[in-house]
Amino acid sequence: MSWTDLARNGRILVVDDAMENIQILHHALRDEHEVLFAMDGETALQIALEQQPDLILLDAVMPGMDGYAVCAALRGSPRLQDIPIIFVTALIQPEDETRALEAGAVDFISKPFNVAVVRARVRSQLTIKRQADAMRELSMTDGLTGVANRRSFNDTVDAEWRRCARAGMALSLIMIDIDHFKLYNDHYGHQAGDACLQQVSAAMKRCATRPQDLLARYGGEEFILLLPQEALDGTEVVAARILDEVRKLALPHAASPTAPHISVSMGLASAMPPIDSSDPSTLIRTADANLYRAKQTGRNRYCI
Ligand code: GH3
Ligand code: MG
Ligand code: MG
Ligand code: MG
Repeated sequence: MSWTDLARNGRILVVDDAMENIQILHHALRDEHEVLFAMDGETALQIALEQQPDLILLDAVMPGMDGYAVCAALRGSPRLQDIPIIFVTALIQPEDETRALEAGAVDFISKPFNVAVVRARVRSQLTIKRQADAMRELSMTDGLTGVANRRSFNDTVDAEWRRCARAGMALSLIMIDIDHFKLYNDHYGHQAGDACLQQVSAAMKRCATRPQDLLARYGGEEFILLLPQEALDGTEVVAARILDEVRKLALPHAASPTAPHISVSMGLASAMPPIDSSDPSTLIRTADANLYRAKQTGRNRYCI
């Protein structure tokens, strides 16, 4: 994506208690962006949650919740804290600007403003936001398979553990390891091994389709599937589906002493509510021990 593409087509929320100001900003931005608006702080927060804008232009002085309070609320919300905020205000004192930046704004524009300057500053903040988003996405993704990486898994498992504990719901996971993969590499070459990892991870991804399910590459040819709000019986269903999907890939493995095609072994673990008596690492250790048994008892299977 080019620099200009990154700066265009943002969804921008304009927050101002004066309709006239909203109209001026709408007029300035509507050719390049989708413009939403709110005339008070509470409405702004609600629209931000529902519409997830890329950028917020925020008036400082408003009746009720003022711009600084809106800014603090946005910064305190996990789902909204990364949205850049530009203050657009009649306040002109250096203290006002300092206070806005300290509250978490990325820029401060005093009224009366020049429309071209506003447009340019909006573009520049959108570009920074999108580069930061792309960077975050990259830092959470495994480069070969496109599934989540181990760092992303670690963040998610902790958050899901707390969420499931609060909600009194089960949390399960499946540790998955490709069988005799060293022999596969030795026989077919490392590039074929890479392609195999891609196909197997794509097949496994098809087996867990709920939005909260997370498949991650845990190590070389080891994956982990996190299943929040899933008890052991449902987890077994998913594991059986994985065995089936991988078998259907029918990737020949002539060097394997256990099967003529690529297969996986799995270890399952599930925590039932209340789950605060143990922790995610206990769950992972249990899954690992069960994976070991699956390997010991013949591979191409799962153990509980
Ligand atoms: P087991 O059935 O007991 O799991 O045997 P295995 O050969 O699969 O296990 P082992 O841990 O001995 O070997 C894992 C192999 O995975 C060795 C390593 O070269 C290979 N591997 C790890 N990461 C990659 C990768 O990114 N690409 C390729 N092609 N191979 C990888
Ligand atoms: Mg105002
Ligand atoms: Mg293996
Ligand atoms: Mg392994």
